[in-house]
Amino acid sequence: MANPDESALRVRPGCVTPEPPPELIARASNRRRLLPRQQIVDGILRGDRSVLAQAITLIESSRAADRDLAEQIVEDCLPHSANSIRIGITGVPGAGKSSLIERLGAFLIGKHGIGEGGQKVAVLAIDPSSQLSGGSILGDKTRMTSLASSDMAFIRPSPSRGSLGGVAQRTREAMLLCEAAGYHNILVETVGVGQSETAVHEMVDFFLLISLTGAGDELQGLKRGVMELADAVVINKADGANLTAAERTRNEAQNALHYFPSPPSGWTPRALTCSAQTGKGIAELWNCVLEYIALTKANGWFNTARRGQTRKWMHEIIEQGLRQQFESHPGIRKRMEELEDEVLEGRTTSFRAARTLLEIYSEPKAAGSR
Ligand SMILES: Nc1nc2c(ncn2[C@@H]2O[C@H](COP(=O)(O)OP(=O)(O)OP(=O)(O)O)[C@@H](O)[C@H]2O)c(=O)[nH]1
Ligand SMILES: [Mg+2]
Repeated sequence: MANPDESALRVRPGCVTPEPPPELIARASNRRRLLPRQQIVDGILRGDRSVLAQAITLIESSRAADRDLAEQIVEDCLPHSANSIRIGITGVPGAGKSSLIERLGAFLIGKHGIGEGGQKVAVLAIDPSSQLSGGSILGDKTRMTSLASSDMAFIRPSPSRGSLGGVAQRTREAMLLCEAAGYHNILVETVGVGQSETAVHEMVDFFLLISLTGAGDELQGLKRGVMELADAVVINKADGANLTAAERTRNEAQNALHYFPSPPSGWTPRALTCSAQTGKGIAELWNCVLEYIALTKANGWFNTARRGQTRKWMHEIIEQGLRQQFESHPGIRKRMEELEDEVLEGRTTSFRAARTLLEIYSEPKAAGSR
């Protein structure tokens, strides 16, 4: 276990968030700079975005000492992360997620002098493609220019390494730190492909599906499974020549939503239209979120769901940890390939091979040190 006071905070050049303070830059030539745990926590609590950004870098680090320090920081921040609204936003590539987040974010911050005014917004992304591309296509700052330049917003793309489970865990931890830093509106963007919608659904209070109109087969683009998770479906790009088609798709979506079983939240999912381009429908969308929060806080679902999520996270972290230990066990590494071949050649069954490996794993003496 690393001494937190000796643990270091990595300075990452070109970080998307503001420049680190001068004293950090001064030592950047060492690539690592000592910053005590308390100082990091204090920085986060006073809303210092550069300290927050660096603490998230620590969360994303794969070094054991960084992980230890990151966990301590998350623990220290936990009591300060109450009163937030966590919103998950998904949709096919190009649906307008980033544009809508820009609009909604600006609405909340009050940049256009309307809406809730003065609320801080954090945008986090879970990008299932980042493992392949090495970069993030989401949390795109070119679509979020006013947020990117606002003191009231904090934008963080997904970590570009790691499995979806690892990325999701880091995003959850980042979310807690953002909340402690006073970002009470958390928007988590993910692209509606693969399993990332489920991962995001499990970390938010309100789940929003962004969809588009199409030529006749509008609802085919909406994956049933994702739609079933949605608290609201927004038909975006309801502007210009697309207005009538958008309204028709909204009706179809609302009808489709009625066929799903009632969610345990007691909420009736809604279909809305909006335009991230003109801003029309953004205020209505936010009212819908607030209505949902009010209802679920009153009926107890809000807390029940959050507690359920934290319990699930715990189990996921255990599963990931066990898998990691299993795969790095020297005895397993040696036998895994042999047994895989034996299974492929039909010389043993999958069940028998798996049991052999589990036995090797649970017998540390016979298998060597773990
Ligand atoms: N007309 C119109 N165009 C829009 C609207 N919202 C987004 N767009 C355009 O649609 C394109 C995709 O928008 P993005 O916000 O990048 O979409 P996204 O869902 O974040 O895309 P990925 O991050 O790649 O999955 C851009 O060219 C936007 O300008 C809208 O409300 N109306
Ligand atoms: Mg995007």
